[in-house]
Amino acid sequence: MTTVITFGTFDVFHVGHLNILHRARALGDRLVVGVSSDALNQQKKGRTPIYGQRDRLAIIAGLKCVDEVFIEESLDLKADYIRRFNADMLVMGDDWAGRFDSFSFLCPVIYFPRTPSISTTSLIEVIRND
Ligand code: C2G
Repeated sequence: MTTVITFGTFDVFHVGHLNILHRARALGDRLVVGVSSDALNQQKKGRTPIYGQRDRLAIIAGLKCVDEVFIEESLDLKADYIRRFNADMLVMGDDWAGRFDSFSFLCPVIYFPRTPSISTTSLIEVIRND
């Protein structure tokens, strides 16, 4: 059994999010997803997400390609999460390229290219300007 772990905010869920989750799941037999908390977003992006963590978690948990979800409370707890869920691989989009290489002593760290031309930020802008 190969377990893959990935992390993200997944706010205003879109096809770029779905693509990386499918790609991550295809690398193993079990996909565990850490959904970053509202507080962590406030800390890393200076704003709270449009959807609260409970709803974001519920959306990710409802996907066929996802086996387990949890709330990611801190960027610094990656090693703990990898161990807790027995992850064999850590997957992230390449906007994070190199950022989590320090965990490669625990498991391989793989960065997939981001899906072009879509992001939560650009969607929020389009909605705001309509
Ligand atoms: N993503 C993607 N293509 C896009 C947009 C996002 O592949 N067009 C990927 C990102 O690279 C990331 C995942 O989707 O791997 C989730 O993206 P975000 O919701 O923006 O996550 P982020 O806020 O970067 O949180 O510990 C890491 C963080 O919690 C990641």
